[in-house]
Amino acid sequence: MRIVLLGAPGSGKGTQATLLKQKLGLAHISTGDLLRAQVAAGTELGLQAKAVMARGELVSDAIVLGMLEARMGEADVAQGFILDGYPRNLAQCQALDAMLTRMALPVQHAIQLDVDPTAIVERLAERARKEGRSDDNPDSVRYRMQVYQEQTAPVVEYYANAGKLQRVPGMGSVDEIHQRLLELLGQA
Ligand code: B4P
Repeated sequence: MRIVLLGAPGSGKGTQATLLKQKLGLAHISTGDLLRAQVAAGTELGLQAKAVMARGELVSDAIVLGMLEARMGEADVAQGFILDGYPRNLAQCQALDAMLTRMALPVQHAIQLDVDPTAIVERLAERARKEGRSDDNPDSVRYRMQVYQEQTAPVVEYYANAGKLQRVPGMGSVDEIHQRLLELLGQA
């Protein structure tokens, strides 16, 4: 099964992708996690990405694509994958389509988690208290929501036009949303 999980920052993509990985044995590929690992390791790429991420901006398409291509070359990807946090703009959609066509592994499901903006602000404020992630401060959260509206919302339309979009209500408990996703994927 090959899934792209879409949704605003804090909509639960990372949370739900982790559960789907455990349940369905898919590779979970989060570009946010890949970038944070580079930052934590202090690599050249991480140093470039760190300030950009803290401001809530998108890291350059070339950097993220290079990182993603390396991850997609790993053996577990052939069993199926969940992409979490990629694509985030139309250029990334096109780059992903080209890569997956070359690999003969096209996206089968593009799933959008719909969450109220007020719930997003609350969730990210809660995570800021618990985890202290540098981009969960109020200014960056506001900016990330704006970037989402301007750059990532067209990605949803892209998958709708391709006949691959499915929407799932992302409000409720983590387990309720997980069950909705399993039903939609015929795995409940
Ligand atoms: P991401 O790591 O993708 O972060 P995110 O959009 O905030 O989503 P995340 O997965 O962390 O949160 P989730 O919704 O699971 O990106 C971070 C940054 O990396 C970007 O701003 C950008 O700078 C860079 N980046 C990443 N990908 C990129 C790309 N492709 N191109 C360019 N730049 C890129 O959960 C949020 C919180 O809600 C959690 O604390 C969770 O516990 C909680 N939660 C989840 N479900 C809940 C529920 N049902 N009820 C209550 N709380 C819930």
